[in-house]
Amino acid sequence: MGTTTSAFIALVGRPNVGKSSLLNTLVGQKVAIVSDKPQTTRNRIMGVLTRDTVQLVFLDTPGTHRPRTRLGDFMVKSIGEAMTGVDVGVLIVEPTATVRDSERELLQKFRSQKLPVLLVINKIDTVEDKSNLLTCIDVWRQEFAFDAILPVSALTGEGTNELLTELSKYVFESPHFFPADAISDQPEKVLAAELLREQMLLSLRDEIPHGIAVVIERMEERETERGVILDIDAEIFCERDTHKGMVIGKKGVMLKRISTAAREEMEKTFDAHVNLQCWVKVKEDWRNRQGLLNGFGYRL
Ligand SMILES: Nc1nc2c(ncn2[C@@H]2O[C@H](COP(=O)(O)OP(=O)(O)O)[C@@H](O)[C@H]2O)c(=O)[nH]1
Ligand SMILES: [Mg+2]
Repeated sequence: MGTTTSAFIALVGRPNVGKSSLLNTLVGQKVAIVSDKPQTTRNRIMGVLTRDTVQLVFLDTPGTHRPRTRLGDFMVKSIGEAMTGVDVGVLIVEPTATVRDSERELLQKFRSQKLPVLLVINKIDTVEDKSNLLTCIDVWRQEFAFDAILPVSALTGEGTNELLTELSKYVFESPHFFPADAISDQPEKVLAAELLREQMLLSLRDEIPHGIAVVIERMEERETERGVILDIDAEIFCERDTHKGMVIGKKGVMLKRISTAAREEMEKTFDAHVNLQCWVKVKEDWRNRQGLLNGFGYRL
């Protein structure tokens, strides 16, 4: 085999700008869950794209925010962790001409490590008047000496090939850290838990999904006449009895809807029939209880 190269790339930005969507589009599969609610992503997730001798490893991160719980502290710390030790920094923003302090802080952090920094302006499919995009590019160019500015749409894929080409300029000669067919560093159990949590973000209102954690208790393959079935047992933890009631819904309708949608997503992701069983439990104030946070996988 010829010489191999790789680069570690941190994707950072404010909540909801489309970091996780972009990660999924770049690696060509869903490895990170997406919703229109802030703080959907809770930990650093690696997505991997290998093309011949080049391996790009993307680090998706939670959005920058002021933490109000220990879970929030963990999330913000995991942004910092992802930003150190990478080869390239990518700040993702929406196509608006406003620069926020949280974004300036991220840029300073990249600069202090002397990393190349790219600006990705996402969601350009929402921009009708392209002169607005030019204004936006101008504002950002004056703000920081980016190594490149790339307008993209994670939704339509527009501009993402150009982004990959640009990123390929920053690779180093090194062995590959993941097998060529790997798409993520997440164990399957974690991905399954995330796919279930995603459906709760999409179906439940307001604060409830932010207080939910999912743990996969069991995930086992079983040979049947119909082919392989994946048995998945999931525990859903919420913060209050009233929340548990809302997750389950009248006559269990909500939980049925959530688990059916999650099962369909799991079947796509794992390419197998899935038998998903869910149990809903209450752990009061788990977002501030370190032992529970560790148990739910939120630890550095
Ligand atoms: N129109 C449009 N919406 C997008 C695009 N990328 C992401 N979104 C939406 O923006 C919301 C936040 O996306 P997500 O990837 O979870 O953002 P994150 O919090 O930065 O990881 C979701 O509703 C996405 O569907 C895009 O390129 N175009
Ligand atoms: Mg995200």
